[in-house]
Amino acid sequence: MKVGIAGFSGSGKSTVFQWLTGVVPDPSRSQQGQMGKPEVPDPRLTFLSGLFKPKKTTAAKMEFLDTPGLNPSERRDNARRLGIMRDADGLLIVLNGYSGGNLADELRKFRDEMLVADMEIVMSRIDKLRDQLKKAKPAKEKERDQLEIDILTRINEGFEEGQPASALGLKEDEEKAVRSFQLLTLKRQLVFVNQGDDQGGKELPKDLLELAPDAVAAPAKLEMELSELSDEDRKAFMSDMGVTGFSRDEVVRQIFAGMGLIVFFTVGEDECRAWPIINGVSAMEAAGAIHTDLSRGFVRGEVVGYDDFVACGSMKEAKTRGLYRLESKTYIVKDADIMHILAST
Ligand SMILES: Nc1nc2c(ncn2[C@@H]2O[C@H](COP(=O)(O)OP(=O)(O)OP(=O)(O)O)[C@@H](O)[C@H]2O)c(=O)[nH]1
Ligand SMILES: [Mg+2]
Repeated sequence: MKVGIAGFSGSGKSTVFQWLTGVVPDPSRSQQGQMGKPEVPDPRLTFLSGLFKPKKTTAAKMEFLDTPGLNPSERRDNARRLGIMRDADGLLIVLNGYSGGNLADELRKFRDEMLVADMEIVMSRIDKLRDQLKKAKPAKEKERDQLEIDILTRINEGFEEGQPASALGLKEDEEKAVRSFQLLTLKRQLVFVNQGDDQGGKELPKDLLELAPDAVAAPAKLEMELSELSDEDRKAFMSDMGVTGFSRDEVVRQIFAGMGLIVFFTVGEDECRAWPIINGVSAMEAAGAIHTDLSRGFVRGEVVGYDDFVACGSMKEAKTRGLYRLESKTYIVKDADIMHILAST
């Protein structure tokens, strides 16, 4: 899962990027965007690893892409800048919460920019398809082109009313037909408020929460600076500033969940590992996260829920209590399921 960090210039994207990934942004590369891949800290994996004592423990990872910010007044280059994150699977929209501006306004403006950039793509594609329809072509191809025009026209009508493409509730085949355009307004979004040093823990404004009920907030710059201090200095500063803890790990988990992801675990003496999957996929699709062969040759999954396993303390006890189940390929995997996949390869 690749998450594009998006927002207006100076909202603190690069600061948030560094805080989340530990990668120091290189200013000379800021125009093309840069990647960082932090692990998703998971106390459940730590617990499993403590129990199985494997040679290797592998956490789930996320990819973040720091992108150049948009300019609110000089808008000419904004569509190109937004284009850098077209291939991202989701967007983390960073709002400037440290200089006292209206956050709901900032979000509305940013969403408008995404809408305009998508609209350009959709309209030029409609024009192109209309031209093609005028040419001699096999009926089947014309039919397909017409279908694409119909979907794009619906999306565009939504844009004219200020609706993102995600609001249309496209069916799977419709979504597939427009997937290659990588519309920003079709991507999963999560809002992150980059709070000022003295704002950690403060409630977010109501009008912002109406637009983005799941918005996440933290004083990223302060936390990053504190983490760079020696233990002694850090303690002193934290008590001076009334900071009781760091929220970075929790925020990474919130972004992971906000992007619609869950994990399943595989356990054993060799490796304990968290595998990221999209919430709602079947055991067969989940097996593909490990290897496509496991998905193709899927026979069954042996599954125990994490809480059940913890309550039992061992696989043996889970089996005795009948909590270690056999599941077919259509089983919908739950967050933190411990799963062993049997496949014929
Ligand atoms: N006081 C304060 N300054 C911050 C905070 N977050 C970021 N800044 C400062 O704001 C400036 C811009 O931050 P960046 O993280 O570079 O912003 P950006 O969104 O990456 O900006 P562009 O890459 O130009 O779009 C830097 O000088 C930061 O130090 C904050 O929480 N408090
Ligand atoms: Mg930046």
